[in-house]
Amino acid sequence: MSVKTNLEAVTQRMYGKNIGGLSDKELYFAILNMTKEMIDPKEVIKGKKKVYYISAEFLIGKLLSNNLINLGIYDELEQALKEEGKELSRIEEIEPEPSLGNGGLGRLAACFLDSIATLGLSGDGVGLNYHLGLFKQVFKNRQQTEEKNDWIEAQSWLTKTDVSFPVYFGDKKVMSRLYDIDVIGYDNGRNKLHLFDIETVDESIVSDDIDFDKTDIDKNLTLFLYPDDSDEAGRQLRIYQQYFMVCNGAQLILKEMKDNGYDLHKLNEHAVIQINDTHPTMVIPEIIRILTQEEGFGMDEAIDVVSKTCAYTNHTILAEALEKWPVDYLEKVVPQLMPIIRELDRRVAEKYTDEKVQIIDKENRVHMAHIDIHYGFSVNGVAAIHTDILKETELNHFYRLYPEKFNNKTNGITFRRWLLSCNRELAACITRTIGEGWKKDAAQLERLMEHIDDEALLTQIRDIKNDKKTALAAYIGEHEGVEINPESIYDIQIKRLHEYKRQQMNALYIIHKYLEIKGGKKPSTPVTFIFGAKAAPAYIIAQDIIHLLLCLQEIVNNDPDVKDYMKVVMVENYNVSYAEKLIPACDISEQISLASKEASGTGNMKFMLNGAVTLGTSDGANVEINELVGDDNIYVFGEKSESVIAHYEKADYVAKDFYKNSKVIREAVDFITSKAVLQVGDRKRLVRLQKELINKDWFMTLLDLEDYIATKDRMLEDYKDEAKWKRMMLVNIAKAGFFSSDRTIAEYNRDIWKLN
Ligand code: 26Q
Repeated sequence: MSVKTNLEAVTQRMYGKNIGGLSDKELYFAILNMTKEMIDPKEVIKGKKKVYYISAEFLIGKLLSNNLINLGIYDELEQALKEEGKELSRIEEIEPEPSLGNGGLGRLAACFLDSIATLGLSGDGVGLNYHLGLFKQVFKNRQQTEEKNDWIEAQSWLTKTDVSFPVYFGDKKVMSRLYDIDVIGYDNGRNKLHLFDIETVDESIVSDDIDFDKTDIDKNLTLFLYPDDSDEAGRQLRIYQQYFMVCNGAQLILKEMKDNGYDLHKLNEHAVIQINDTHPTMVIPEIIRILTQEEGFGMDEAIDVVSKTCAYTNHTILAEALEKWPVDYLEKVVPQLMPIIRELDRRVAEKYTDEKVQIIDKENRVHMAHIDIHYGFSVNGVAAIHTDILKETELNHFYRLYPEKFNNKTNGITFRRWLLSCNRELAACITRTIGEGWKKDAAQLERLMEHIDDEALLTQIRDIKNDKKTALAAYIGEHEGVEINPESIYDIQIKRLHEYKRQQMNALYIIHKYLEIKGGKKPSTPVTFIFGAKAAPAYIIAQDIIHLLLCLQEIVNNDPDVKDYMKVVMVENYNVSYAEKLIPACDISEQISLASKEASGTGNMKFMLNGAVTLGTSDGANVEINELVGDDNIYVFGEKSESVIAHYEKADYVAKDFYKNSKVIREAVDFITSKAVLQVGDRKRLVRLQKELINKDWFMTLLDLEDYIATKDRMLEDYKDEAKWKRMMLVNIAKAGFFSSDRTIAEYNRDIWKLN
């Protein structure tokens, strides 16, 4: 049956109308239902062993386009709709974006699910169904405000199942409800994303300014995804959420094992649990608890089999992001787990005297990562430099105990979403040049290098970029009310707002450029600086940085001396869908974290794949990008990680010295509280931010600022050399194959999961 016939049958059934007579919204629901019906349960991937990827976040993005592509029906459907005067891309806009993640870690989990299914591996995601997810960002008075993000509609990709488990918080019992989302592999089988929910959740307890009773667990448990650096009450609720997730996950896993007739003593032969950062760590004591208390295991056997089943991925070396929960909290929320955690701690203390590797520290806090490392069989970092730093510094004490557990798995991204879906024109151009093979074997992109002197191809790629820039300008005009010049250079920094990612350094560059233009030094090619970032509500300095960017947007874009040469746009409510529009249109990819602080980054990979050139520090996966493209096709600046780490060790970085000794730095920093900015901004925020930069600057912005300015200026100059720039674009695309999450997942499977 053709896709069109199939869709007509669905629209008739749902609305009693043909395609042509329906609104985009009605068509969206019809296509959603048709697609769900096309997903054949018989195609669920089966194997002797299965991976459970357990994660507090799955930032899956909209699913329609991706599912149509992976089912192989996108083109046919697009054509069928066109015949009826309908446009698939407009219908795609209707879908609300699931709000189930903060940033990189959640997006990585989503890419991994796509690759696991595409490689035909048996593996499901396990997480939570947050009804309001991460807040929606709304700018008011040039400040971020947070609103609730009500993303779940009556008809959606979620399918309610009849699975429900009891979960106890001490004596308090709640019942869960499992919702599933199908994960469709590209031209391959199906897996599931299992999202647990609580039956009694009640969205109506949330006020418009997202306040709610934090103690009413029955109603609030699965309402929100907590942004990092949240407040105290939120933190306790986070433990409730984490335990709810792992308790359900553990019951699901053990039930599947039993349903398959497997002996739980051989759990590790049939299941592997990948723990995505420490948020799901309690799955370890929870399974030990169930095995010992309900399955008749002795403590030794339970610990042994769980330790052979669980593997841990670390995504950060920021000390403040490593979870350490006070024993009191855990006693209160999950008293039944504390005896197990104490036993795990006792065994560690018996074997090792080193303070640094204990599970419960002297201040009575439980170090979640330490549970994972002692009682898991694998510890991996997410980029080569990150894993090296873990081994040599942050987790060195553990590395010396268990060198065999440590391994690197450099992150990757799914090319289905980040090229085939978001940049169909570039994907088609690549296919015309090197054939279809790269879609399943990304390493084949390298064959583009054979065409490095093909002027026609280089021009085609440049033209596609220009079209994407024009489309983005239209979108930004409509959604942000800012007019940008499609012929300007697009310089883009999109990621969570965090001081270590150094959006403030980019802001200082913008100030510097602005002052230069005001002083009469006009750039020959105009530049548009684009930002997208949400800040955790309780993270004050991050909020201040957003405020500065929005003030600069106001000042720069309205200054008649300047606005033809540069523009600044901070897009509102940056999310996956926005990224899909921004990334194909980018010229300069900003990856400017303080070296050693960004574990990997994955936006850097998405930009490269879409032909942007990286401006970055030697941090995270930038290091590997540099190795692949060579020094001529990337712009690297700033202090290297070893010397940054040395600065921290010696505590010898003094921001004020940089401020005092450099006129350029001083002028840029002073401008933050200049009349011009104070006129449009909030004095308290601006003064606080300026003081922070001069007196503290924990992430060493001023240390790298001059090199950053010089390198970015050189890059803007080089952009004018069109032949050179076009070659850089092609090299970046050609070398991006390594960053396919298919490669990453194949490595996880080869070294850790061993599924087949
Ligand atoms: C911790 C405690 C309490 C509340 C929240 C949190 C919390 C929440 C989210 C801590 C960390 C996160 C998210 C971390 C994250 O996204 N890390 C990113 O992971 C990416 C995938 O590996 C990397 O590419 C990025 O470098 C890393 O920053």
